[in-house]
Amino acid sequence: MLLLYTPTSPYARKVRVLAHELGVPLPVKPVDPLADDPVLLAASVVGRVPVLLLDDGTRLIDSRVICDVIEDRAGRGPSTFEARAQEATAEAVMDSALFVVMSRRRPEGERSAAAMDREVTRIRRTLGAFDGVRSPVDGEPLDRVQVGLATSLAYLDFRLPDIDWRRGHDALAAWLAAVSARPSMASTAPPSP
Ligand SMILES: N[C@@H](CCC(=O)N[C@@H](CS)C(=O)NCC(=O)O)C(=O)O
Repeated sequence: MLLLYTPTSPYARKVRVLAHELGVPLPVKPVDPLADDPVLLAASVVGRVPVLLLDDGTRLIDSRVICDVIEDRAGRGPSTFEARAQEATAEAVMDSALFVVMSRRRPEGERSAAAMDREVTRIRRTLGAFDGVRSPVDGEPLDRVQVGLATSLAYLDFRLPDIDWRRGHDALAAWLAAVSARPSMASTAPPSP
């Protein structure tokens, strides 16, 4: 297996953290999606990371699909529908954050403040759903919901520190501090912005 990724992509980090947690070896190769990297486009018409290349030539896009493969390689049964919905909820934070990050990179006249505000509101509202998230248990791997949430929150810290997501979410802030110390998170941290 080989994962095409960027060190700053939260979706790729989610996959890498899960592989680390479940003890699945996952070699990686950096590509540049924003420069239409030919290696990436040869593997995926969509041209987004992550992409997983399997040894039999199969190419798989989308972090949730790739997480399915990693769970399977780890000999785990599929996550429940409820867990998958919670994972999607955590990923919505990532989607909204990425929208704001990419909007901010546009020239001023090409951004919509209203659209960005709407996504920040979605982030704040969604985080409320995780105030009682399960704490990591010693000796047990993180599950997909925990991995999705941790990588989403870490992405907010990385790219949108000004939105101050910790305000009103003390328990979640303490949760992230504990999870961030795990080798899976420490070894996949993005380079300084
Ligand atoms: N739903 C996809 C989202 C992947 C995604 O949006 N990746 C971003 C990087 S964080 C990307 O490659 N963007 C390049 C582009 O949009 O051109 C997944 O879960 O894998």
